[in-house]
Amino acid sequence: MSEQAFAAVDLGATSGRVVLGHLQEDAAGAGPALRVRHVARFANDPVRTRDGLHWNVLELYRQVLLGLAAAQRHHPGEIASVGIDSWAVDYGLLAGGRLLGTPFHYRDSRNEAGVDTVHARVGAKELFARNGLQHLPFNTLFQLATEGTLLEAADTVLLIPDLIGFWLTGAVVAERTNASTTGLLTAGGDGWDLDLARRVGVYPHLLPALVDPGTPVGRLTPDVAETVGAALDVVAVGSHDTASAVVAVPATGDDFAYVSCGTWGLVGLELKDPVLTGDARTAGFTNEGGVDGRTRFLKNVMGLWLLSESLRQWNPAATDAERSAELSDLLDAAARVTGPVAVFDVNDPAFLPPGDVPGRIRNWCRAHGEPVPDTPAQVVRSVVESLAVAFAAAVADAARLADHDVRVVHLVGGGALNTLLCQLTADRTGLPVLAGPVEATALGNLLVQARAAGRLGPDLDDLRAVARASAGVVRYAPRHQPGQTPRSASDPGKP
Ligand code: LRH
Repeated sequence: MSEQAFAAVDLGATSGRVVLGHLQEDAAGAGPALRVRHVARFANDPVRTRDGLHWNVLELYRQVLLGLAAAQRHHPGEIASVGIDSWAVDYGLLAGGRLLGTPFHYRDSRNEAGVDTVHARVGAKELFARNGLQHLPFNTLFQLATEGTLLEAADTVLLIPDLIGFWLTGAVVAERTNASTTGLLTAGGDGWDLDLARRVGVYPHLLPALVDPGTPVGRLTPDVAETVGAALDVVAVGSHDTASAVVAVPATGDDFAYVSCGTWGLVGLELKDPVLTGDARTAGFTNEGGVDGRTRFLKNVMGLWLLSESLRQWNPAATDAERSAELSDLLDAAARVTGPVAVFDVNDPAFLPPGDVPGRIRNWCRAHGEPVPDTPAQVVRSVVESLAVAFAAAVADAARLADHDVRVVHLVGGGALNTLLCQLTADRTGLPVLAGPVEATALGNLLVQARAAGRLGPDLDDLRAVARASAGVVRYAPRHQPGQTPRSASDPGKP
């Protein structure tokens, strides 16, 4: 008998994948588990044109179709539904169903002008009180403020996963977790803040109806179904990738912090309500919408982008496979670096745009009296050490600002494979780090679909039990307490 499967389309800032999850009822007596396998993996390479840095959304859509068709070919009749997630904040503008222009990349430099325009109308304090978001220059409302005549011409704004969903099904919706990253949703996620939208020049009719994760979105249109090979159903998931990743944090209880570590390191807590204090705002925390109405109280930390962009700088022509081999060699070499290691502020806005990240790190260190990393291994060591310091600071700040006990840190996403980063994060937080699942985002996407199909229990705890049964975790114990920081890379700082 064929088993029921769910398909996750997971688009990251550097690569995308189509993943199938088969639900196994009782994996070795541990309760239900998802057996996850990749059907397709593809690069997501932004394209710079005369007007700026763009996402190649048509190529992404083409790859999604190919991936779904491959999934259907290999597992005919098994796929119960499809869920789509991607990075946050970016969008397409549409008029009469046509895409107007090519969506911009959030790392494009146009956003500063948008920040000025919005802040002239609504100050930073009021914005935070209304939308609860960390000030990031790429939040959707700042980007929309730069659109000018294109925004006048548009009748709809769709965030990237909703745009892909629209092309697949024709349905026009705004999934709530990702909508929370636009800056146009009320903090806590009850609905669009239409008064705020009007004040910053976004006409309310541009904003689609909100849907919650787990809601059926629609069925593949007949022409798409022909391409894919079946009329599959699309279900809304936590379409913000970080929201899906947090669903798959294999935690028991609520005394945990998480680091969802890929291109970004999203560090924080899952809470019932937003924290809208002045201290949370000045500490740079955000209140994004989570699955089941939870708040993701977290901070955006620069993340593995610092490594991927450094590798690109050192070897621009490398293929993906060559780059991952280089990274693994460099991480080994970085673990062996001795002598003083520079710790720099990974969140300095200088590191946001694409370009010479190693050069910018050296400039930062020179300007701040830190030892200047020279070799690639020294740069990598310095990045990893500095990320761990930033992760630890964000965990401590989140716990303090939300008055929340944290006894363990779950590090999920690609960063869970980086043993040096996991160990240093344990050392710097003074807490055990449980690393994994690596594919937390795809897993969280699949879990919400399986629940919507009536196959799993109703609570997030039920989904997390399945996450625990589906993927192994590796435990890293702290080698010293925070504060007893190592003097140099060769000194692990043991008490
Ligand atoms: C991570 C992420 C993050 C956002 C950023 C734009 O992929 O979605 O949560 O802030 O991309």
